[in-house]
Amino acid sequence: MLLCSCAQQPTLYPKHVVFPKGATAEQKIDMVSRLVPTPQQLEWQQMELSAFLHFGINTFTGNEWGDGNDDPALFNPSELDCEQWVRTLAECGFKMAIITAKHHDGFCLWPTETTDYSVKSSPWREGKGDVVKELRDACQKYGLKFGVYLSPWDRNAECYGDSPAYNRLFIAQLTELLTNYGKVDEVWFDGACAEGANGKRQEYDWEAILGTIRQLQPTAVTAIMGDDVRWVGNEGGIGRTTEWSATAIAPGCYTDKIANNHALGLEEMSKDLGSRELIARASEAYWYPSEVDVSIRPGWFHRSSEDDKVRSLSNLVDIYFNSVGRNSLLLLNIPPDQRGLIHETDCQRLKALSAYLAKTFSTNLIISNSTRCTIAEGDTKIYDVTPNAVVNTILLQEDITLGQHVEEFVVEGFYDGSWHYIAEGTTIGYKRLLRFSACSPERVRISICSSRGPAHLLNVGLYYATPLDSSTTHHSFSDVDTSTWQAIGIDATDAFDNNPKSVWRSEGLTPLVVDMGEVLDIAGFRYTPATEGLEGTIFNYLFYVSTDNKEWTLCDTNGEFCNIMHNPIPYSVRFGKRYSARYFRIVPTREIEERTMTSIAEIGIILE
Ligand code: FUL
Repeated sequence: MLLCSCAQQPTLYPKHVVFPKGATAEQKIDMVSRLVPTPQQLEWQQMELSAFLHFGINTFTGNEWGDGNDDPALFNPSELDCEQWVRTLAECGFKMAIITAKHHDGFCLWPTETTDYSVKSSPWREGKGDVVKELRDACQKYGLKFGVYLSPWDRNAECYGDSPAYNRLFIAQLTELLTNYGKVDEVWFDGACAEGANGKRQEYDWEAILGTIRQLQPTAVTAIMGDDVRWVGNEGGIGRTTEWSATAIAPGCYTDKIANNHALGLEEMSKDLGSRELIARASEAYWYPSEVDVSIRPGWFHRSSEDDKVRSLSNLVDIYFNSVGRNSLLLLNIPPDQRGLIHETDCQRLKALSAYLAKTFSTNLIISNSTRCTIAEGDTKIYDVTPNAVVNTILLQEDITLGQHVEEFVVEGFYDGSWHYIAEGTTIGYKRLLRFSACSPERVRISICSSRGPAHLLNVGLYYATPLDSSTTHHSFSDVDTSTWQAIGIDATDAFDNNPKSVWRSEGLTPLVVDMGEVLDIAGFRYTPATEGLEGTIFNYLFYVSTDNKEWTLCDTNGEFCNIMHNPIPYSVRFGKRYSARYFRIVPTREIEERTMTSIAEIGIILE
């Protein structure tokens, strides 16, 4: 792309571009470099921090995924106060709140006309309450944007799986949410789904669903199964170091494009979504920026048993650098508790995060009235630094209204009379943050080593981020000492050695029988999956106990580590009663991707 003062403005492609037949790799890259966000996508990206509020029937059952059969009478928050949520979020720099208006269990937080499975049938506010409205009003009061999560998967709706009927129901629910609550800024559709109770798989009518949004809330962005915002591919808070917003992957709701994604070997979890090599093979590209969704707690819903497992400040700061600092928006989940309040610990942690970020990024230590500049590929730009300032963090931003261009850059500092390497990176996009060893350069030099046309930098900043103690939350894998446990018939000590890094793996769906050496009254068990190499992670299981290794009792569980494929954390299963056991047997019945393999990083027992 040629640019000079007399040149015509290059054609920009908002959101989508189709390559002409026979386009060369170079032509395709040129066109991709001119893909830009829509005004809504730009505004969305600039928020940087958005809050998820997982709240619903699961808050009262302790489940991650309810099965749609929980009694609505369970939903009864004692002190629900959406203003407390939103005030906390606003004070801590969040720009939007997204509520789980309906999670997979089908329980609706608003008095919908479409089903009785809602707040209407609960004792809360004598069945006259409306959480969606209370949140909406609070957002209005504190100036936050407002979004709704409406789970396409519904484990309560009888017609789920009967595709046309459920599509009608879903669109009716969406219509209520998009008509009765003023402006809605984001609609979030999760991708999780399964067969309905009738054994049929639901075929969603995405065209009609997205059409409803476009018609009723034309400025709302649509996320995940929508076509404005892309799921980063994990729920651990980790963006890619190379993160292209201009990408070859087509949104999953474009059902006619799924075959293209497959042909290109692309899914949301793919490492490469926008390299030159990939674009050369693609026939079109999208502005489809990444959103990192992660919970401040191990699970998505509040559980008092996890009040001591709220992420540490250091962990939250790492998540910020690995999401906002990697060209993504951070959607942090802060689940209200059974009172209907954001728990004190979560509030305190959010305040600490916001204070840390405010302190770190308050003063740019580069001396310049404006750091905005255009740098050609192979060129550099030098900035003076505040004398004697100690720095360890660089911030770079591209002007994405002109597209995303930078492919490789290097940062150097001038001190002790010469240039020294400081840091390097690949993509920049909306924002890139890099941390490096502290130094005091007199000047800093940015080199654009590789770029798709000139790099239009909007902002360059140097800062000092106080290092934090990075000790991570300690998970206890078992309530009893496992060092004397024996696996029966196989060598599986890796499964209970208290070290989640050593993983017991087996070909096949292999049952594991463990002799604990003494009879215990057990209240549940805890399964810790491998966090690297998810192959073999158990999704469905049966859990048995025995006192003599002859007579076995099947324990009462729901037999499912729901959402473990996206959130591979330790899962605690409580039976709701006690079983006497010297032996236990876990029988995997389905692996997360239906492979015939088993892996267990840790298995332990819960006594309380
Ligand atoms: C997942 C869901 O299954 C979780 O329960 C949660 O809502 C998360 C944000 O998306 O896929």
